[in-house]
Amino acid sequence: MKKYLLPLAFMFSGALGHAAQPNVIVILSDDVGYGDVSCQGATRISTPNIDKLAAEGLRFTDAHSTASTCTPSRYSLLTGSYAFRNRKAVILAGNAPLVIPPGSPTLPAMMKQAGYATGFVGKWHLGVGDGNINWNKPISPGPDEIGFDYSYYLPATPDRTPCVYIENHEVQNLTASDPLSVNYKFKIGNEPTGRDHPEMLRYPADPQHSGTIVDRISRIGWMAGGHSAWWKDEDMAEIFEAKAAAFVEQHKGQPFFLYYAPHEVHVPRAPNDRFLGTSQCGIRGDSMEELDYTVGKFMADLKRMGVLENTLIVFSSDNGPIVNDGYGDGSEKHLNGHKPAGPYRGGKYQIYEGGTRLPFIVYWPGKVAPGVSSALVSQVDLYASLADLVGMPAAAKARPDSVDLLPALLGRSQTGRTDYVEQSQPDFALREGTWKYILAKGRQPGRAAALEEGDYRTAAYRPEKPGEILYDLSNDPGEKKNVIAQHPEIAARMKAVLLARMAGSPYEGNANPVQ
Ligand code: NG6
Ligand code: CA
Repeated sequence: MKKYLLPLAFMFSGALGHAAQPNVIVILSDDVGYGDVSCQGATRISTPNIDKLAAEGLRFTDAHSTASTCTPSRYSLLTGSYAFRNRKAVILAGNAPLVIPPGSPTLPAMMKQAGYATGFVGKWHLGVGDGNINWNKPISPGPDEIGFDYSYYLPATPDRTPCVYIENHEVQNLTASDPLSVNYKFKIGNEPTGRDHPEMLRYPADPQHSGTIVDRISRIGWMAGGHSAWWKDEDMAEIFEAKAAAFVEQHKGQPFFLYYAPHEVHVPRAPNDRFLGTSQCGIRGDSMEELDYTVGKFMADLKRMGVLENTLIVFSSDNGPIVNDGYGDGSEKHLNGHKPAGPYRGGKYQIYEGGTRLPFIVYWPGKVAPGVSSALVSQVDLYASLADLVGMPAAAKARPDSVDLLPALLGRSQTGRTDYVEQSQPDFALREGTWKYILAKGRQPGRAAALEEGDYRTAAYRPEKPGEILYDLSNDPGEKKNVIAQHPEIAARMKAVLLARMAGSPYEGNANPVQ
């Protein structure tokens, strides 16, 4: 039925036996846009290491996250399910409970079942605990309860408390005499906040980001105590890379699956000093170059450990780019003509292509031929595709949103999905070929004014008016011209498909806006 099945089956389980099961690493960067890498047009930022992955691997030009923000996007990647099916899978506070029910089908659990050692290092943002966390005691459930054997992570986002690392179930470097507490309703403890002490900040922050100050940056939310555990943003890239490499070192004797989620280029941007000023577009570009350096360092480590030949690596990002996301770090002023989403419209928080069309590279020397693919793929498909790769096709049945695109991912086919749903709730869209149909809720009254005052929040980025939009990306990749009047029948058909896909979800009929 599928041409590639025979050779693959032979390659992985035939003559070579279990030892030939390839390792899988997913590197998921944060808020990195389609145009942020120099292999996709960036000229003010140089990303030689990511470019090398692209040059020696397969670069996808129409690959997407399922959502234009982090939590729903990562939820889809790890569960193989559209995030709009779970009402709770929206941008989470730092003390929000885990949104993936332990015991439900997940990518790491499936890999584990296939005999893989599973590890996670980096930004989590899918909730931890049961809603009532004591940060000084073992924290559960978390990554280890949904399929990871090992985890080392920052719980929410770099701009949210608690600003500490967790390894498996424990906050690292805590001192018993100085317990850590976290609050998202009101200030706790005596720590200075950005609101009261703007003079202590390395750069200004909007009101939302004016909670507890850590490392001269004020955060969303408050925390008190736990001082010995507080992270230093400048060291984060190096720490995550070292932990990711250590996981590989420890498990290189068996098949392993690693989900490695660097924090760059999410705010607050605080690259290590040695990257300051390296790009030609300010600190956001510098963070991008730090990310690229880190990817290069990680690749060198993989090579040194002798695992490169038998490891499939995916590099991507969780959602589209944003320049000002709450801090006055100069990124806008120094943009210098850089286009973070490349030729696409919009970015993070937006239903336009820039929100979800992202760098996506599959690298597997000797197995995936170098090239470029225009197949339509979504990160939600990694679940079924990797299930196929590791010989667990039955597992994919549990997650019908996830399509087995292994032939496309390995460059043996140019056929991607026939359609996919894009989530930027309360806006939703359907892509089908080069058509894009958007069901827009419109901006909330008052948001335009808020935008002018420097409030860059979600709603201001929505299509202005409620209604339906149809774009023909084949001649309008920048989504400028609504052609719904010319093609009412295409729009009607796509609307029916979109509503059918969303049936039974909390957003059914798009009647239940959140945010
Ligand atoms: C938003 C934050 C933004 C960022 C985002 C999450 C405000 C005004 N903005 O709510 O700064 O933290 O959440 O980003 O609070 S994400 O990439 O993890 O989705
Ligand atoms: Ca993100």
